[in-house]
Amino acid sequence: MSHFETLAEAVTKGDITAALAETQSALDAGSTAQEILDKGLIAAMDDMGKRFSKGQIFVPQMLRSAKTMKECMKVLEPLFQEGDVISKGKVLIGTVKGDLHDIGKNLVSMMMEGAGFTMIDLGVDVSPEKFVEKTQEVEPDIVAMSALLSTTMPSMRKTIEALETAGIRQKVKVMIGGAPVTERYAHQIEADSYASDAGSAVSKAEGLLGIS
Ligand code: B1M
Repeated sequence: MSHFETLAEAVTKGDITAALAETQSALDAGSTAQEILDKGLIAAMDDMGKRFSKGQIFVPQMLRSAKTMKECMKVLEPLFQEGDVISKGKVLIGTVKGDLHDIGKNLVSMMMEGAGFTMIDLGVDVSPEKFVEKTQEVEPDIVAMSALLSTTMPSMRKTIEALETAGIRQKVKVMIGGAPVTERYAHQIEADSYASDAGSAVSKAEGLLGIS
């Protein structure tokens, strides 16, 4: 088995010790943090999602795998943050109300920080009111929202409406993403941008702020 397969297996089993050891072995063998993320960690979570859909695993197993992935991401995080230190812009990020999924959001935040953005992370289950309050307080360039459930996507629209009601919609760019979110949905709710993954979130954010 390759390092990536062994790592993916450890993540699906929720075996933190084995997953951390394999992450380190893969790094020692010359794999990049991006390869470990894509071929080991994200591959494992995709597999967990498919098995969950089929009723083969349940929430406790998903939680264990999520925790294992988070621990491995802590090892990789510094490697994504070796970029320059001059801030490209301030980004307020959070997972929308009713939604507790934060792995993808954390990944986006981590990659953007590594690319030179100043990130203010509001965590999960962030209400439209909280997004508005924090936008008024920290005056970000971008408000970035993540949703992993189709049932919580409408909270993105509500947040944009709340920014409008507060009279601050024009002062910020709004970017959205997350597995069920699409470019089409972004147009529908009049978000300024959509990104399908953490890498493209960086380039989309740069595009929004006119950074080439
Ligand atoms: Co949940 N869950 N979950 N879950 N979970 C999904 C999302 C699901 C697709 C599984 C399935 O059925 N196949 C399904 C949603 C179906 C739907 O609505 N479309 C689901 C469900 C149903 C649920 C519960 C309702 C289950 C239940 O209780 N019956 C429940 C809801 C809880 C809640 O939020 N209120 C629930 C709970 C959980 C756990 C708590 C157990 C755990 C989350 C732990 C955590 O995050 N701390 C969990 C997990 C782990 C998953 C899966 C298996 C993995 C998600 C993940 O972390 N992926 C997931 C299945 C799947 O996605 N394959 C599933 C890895 C991550 C790197 O990818 O988050 O997609 P992702 O992020 C990507 C992109 O989407 C993008 O970039 C990231 C990196 O490339 N991106 C952005 C994300 N945000 C972005 C923002 C941007 C731009 C890009 O700009 C701002």
